[in-house]
Amino acid sequence: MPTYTVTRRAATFAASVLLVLLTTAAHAHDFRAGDLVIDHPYATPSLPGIKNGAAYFRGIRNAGGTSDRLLGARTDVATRVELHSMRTENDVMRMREVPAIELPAGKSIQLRHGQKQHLMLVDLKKPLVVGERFDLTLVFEKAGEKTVKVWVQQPREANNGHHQH
Ligand SMILES: [Cu+2]
Repeated sequence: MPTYTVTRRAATFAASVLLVLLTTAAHAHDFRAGDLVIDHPYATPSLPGIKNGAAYFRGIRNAGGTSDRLLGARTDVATRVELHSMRTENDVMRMREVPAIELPAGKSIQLRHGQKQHLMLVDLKKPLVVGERFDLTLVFEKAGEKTVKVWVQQPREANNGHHQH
């Protein structure tokens, strides 16, 4: 059995590295599925009396040489998940379901709240509360299925009024 002499300085260094790792982990998380990097899945807390929620990502990066598509998702917290795209019609923001979200080769797409696309959590089975996490299984055309952890958090500039339909 080798013996280790741990100096006080080394122990302090190790503790500070661990602290940095923990601090970083507390602010962001990401997942890989093949060539895809799924950066920081999150959801905004649900509003009282509103049965739908939405899930977002800081982004999804396709590091590969071929395009892929997000075809759908499922989760235990909602009856179903729809892919939504927003557009303005006669000054009114509307969202419609789309069959897929394109993930072009070598590109990152942003899927933050307030941006064009999001995942709609239809008919929530329980309220989404800040600090909670839930599993969301993403279905990609080429990368296959990947289950990610979605963090429920209050965005800096809350903008989920559009989910009142
Ligand atoms: Cu929506």
